[in-house]
Amino acid sequence: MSQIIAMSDKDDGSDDSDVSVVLKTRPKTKKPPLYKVLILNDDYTPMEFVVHVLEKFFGMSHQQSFELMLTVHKKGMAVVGVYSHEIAETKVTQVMDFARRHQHPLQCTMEKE
Ligand code: TYC
Repeated sequence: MSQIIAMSDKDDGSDDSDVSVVLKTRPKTKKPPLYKVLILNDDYTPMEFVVHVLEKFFGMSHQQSFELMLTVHKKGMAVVGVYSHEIAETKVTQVMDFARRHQHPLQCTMEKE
């Protein structure tokens, strides 16, 4: 798809009220889609482990991590960040691998924003 852009035909800063306007087309650049990374609640993963995961992989402070962990614990899930597809996928893989290595059932998924 192309976009029509109205452009003034002069660049002297004066207004366009009395002059012609040229129309130009340019290819519409598509922004890459963003993905939400979600953490899900479960009954077994220790709270401290989730706090550690949020600090380690999402660069949150201890307080931020603790608050978000509690939100997930109470509401069932929360968005922990929004990233490009590749970064979101990496985060999900890192969290899932780390949780499995520690034998916790913690779930982390991504969805298109
Ligand atoms: N519900 C867990 C517990 O009571 C804690 C928990 C919080 C687990 C957040 C997962 O994403 C989670 N130990």
